[in-house]
Amino acid sequence: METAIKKIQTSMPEGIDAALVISPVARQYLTGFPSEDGWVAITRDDAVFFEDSRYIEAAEAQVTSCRCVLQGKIYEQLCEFFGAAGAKRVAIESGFVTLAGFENLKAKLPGFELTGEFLTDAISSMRRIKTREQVEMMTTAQRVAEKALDHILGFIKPGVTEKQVQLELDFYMLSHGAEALSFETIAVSGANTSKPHGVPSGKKIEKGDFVTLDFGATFNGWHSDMTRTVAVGSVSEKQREVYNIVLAAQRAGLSALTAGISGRDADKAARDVIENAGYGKYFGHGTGHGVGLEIHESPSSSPASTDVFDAGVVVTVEPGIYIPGEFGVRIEDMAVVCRDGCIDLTEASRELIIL
Ligand SMILES: [Mn+2]
Repeated sequence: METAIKKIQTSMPEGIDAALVISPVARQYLTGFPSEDGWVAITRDDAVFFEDSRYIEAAEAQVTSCRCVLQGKIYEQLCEFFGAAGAKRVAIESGFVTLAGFENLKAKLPGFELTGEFLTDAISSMRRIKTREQVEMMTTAQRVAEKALDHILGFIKPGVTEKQVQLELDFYMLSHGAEALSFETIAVSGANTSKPHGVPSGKKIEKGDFVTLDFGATFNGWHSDMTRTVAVGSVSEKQREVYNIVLAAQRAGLSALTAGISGRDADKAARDVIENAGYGKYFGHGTGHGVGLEIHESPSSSPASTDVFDAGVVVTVEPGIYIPGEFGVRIEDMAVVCRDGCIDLTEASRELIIL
């Protein structure tokens, strides 16, 4: 299969002879190797991963998509590498390099014209489409999160604090195969569930509370993301009604996902269910986002989205209803878009669970 580096080489437009990748996430995407620092320099016929002494041994053992070279005087090395290929115009990541960084690069790489064209967009559009291996790694991460969900359902009870639930979820994931957390786990209860991204507090869980859990694990840098809302002891009629509306919206959102759908329509499929039930003003965020090496990446499903989903895109479907001062419900699965429909990568039940 064509590597991501090869794709950059073959899609480089006329007038651009080379590319210099600096952002950690793009570097990991191109090399498969996570590192804090490093440089990937690409010309039409060659590519080098410059790594410093902290990483070079591991990089040489793991990286197969290009040569690894020990980083020395990096700007001299880059000038030599680009110069040897006769490169004149070098693409850098306009979405990552700061103005100060750009000025610095211009000064350190004399003789080359730097351009913000091409590279950020090229990598971003490649990253949207996951390979089978990448989907498998995200699924592995998701299974770890689901095991943690099973575990936490036995842990949640009246008197336990939100913070304790958060720490227990995190400890379980990290001790059962998660390399890291996808993001700071959300574990909120009762009235705190009306804040879509509430922060776990010392509040004790009470009977009649909804508890919203939004969490994920990573595996080889690939993220998972899921949300479940469970009830403790009992639910009111209104809680049950709202839960069922969100569940219907989430199902509608998943059913609509298929290659060719716009991010706007993917959002609308879920949003219509909530609006038609009269709760539209309580659903303030977009229905979903891409997931991959980052927890939030392109494409997105929202009323303002201009994206169109191709097969291989992995997105969340996470509608919610949040009634200030009362409670909120969100249900989130992660799915891979296929030519005909989608595959839900989440296996955990979405039925209302009353603990
Ligand atoms: Mn999410």
